[in-house]
Amino acid sequence: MNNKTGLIIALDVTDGNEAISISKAVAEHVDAIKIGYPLVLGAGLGIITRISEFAPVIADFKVADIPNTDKLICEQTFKAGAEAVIVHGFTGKDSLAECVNTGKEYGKDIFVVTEMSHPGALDFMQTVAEALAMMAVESGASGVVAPATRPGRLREIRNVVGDLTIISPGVGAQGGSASDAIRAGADYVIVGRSIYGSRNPGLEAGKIADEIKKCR
Ligand code: OMP
Repeated sequence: MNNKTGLIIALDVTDGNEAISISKAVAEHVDAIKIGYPLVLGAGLGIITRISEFAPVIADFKVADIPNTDKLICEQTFKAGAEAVIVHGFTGKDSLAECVNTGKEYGKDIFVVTEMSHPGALDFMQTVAEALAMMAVESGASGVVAPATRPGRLREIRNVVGDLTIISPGVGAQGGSASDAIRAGADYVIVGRSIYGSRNPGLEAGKIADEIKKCR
């Protein structure tokens, strides 16, 4: 993933053809296209290969199982053409190590969720977010996911992970701002509904990419 625009679209539509047409429209403004269960359950795993024509695909499967199952999930995802997989860290060191090792086998990236962006993250995740971030560093993962909705927390997670890549969701529909997230230490912001739900996704992606450019 080359950091040209600092923008990742979260393509949470469920129709394959719609996903392709949005991918075409936003391709020049994004560094990656993140897809997850909504699109893969709607359109099948082969959608990863089709979308890879436009930009590297990050598979947001929030993998969270025993090591062997995690490995099988990551393998199938990389074989389908994904460049990265998002995984949870709360399952522990052994599960995360299996994901990271599988990533290394395929020459692909693993991103580890720390504190999530929604309000419910305060119920459990916030208290362990730094520990999850530290475990991500120690595991050899490529990066972490940290919340654009809480720039202060994003900055604290940046302090823990050093120069590891941070990808940051919560911009737009969840109330976060792209420039605040970048200034707080995000390398990339992840934006979904504000782009794919707009009348002109290409234009909207271009606007956010410009905002990021101005504050870097
Ligand atoms: P919008 O809220 O529509 O911009 O989408 C945000 C995207 O980021 C969705 O695909 C979420 O599943 C994802 N996400 C979060 O919103 N918060 C998190 O803490 C983590 C993720 C993620 O792992 O990507």
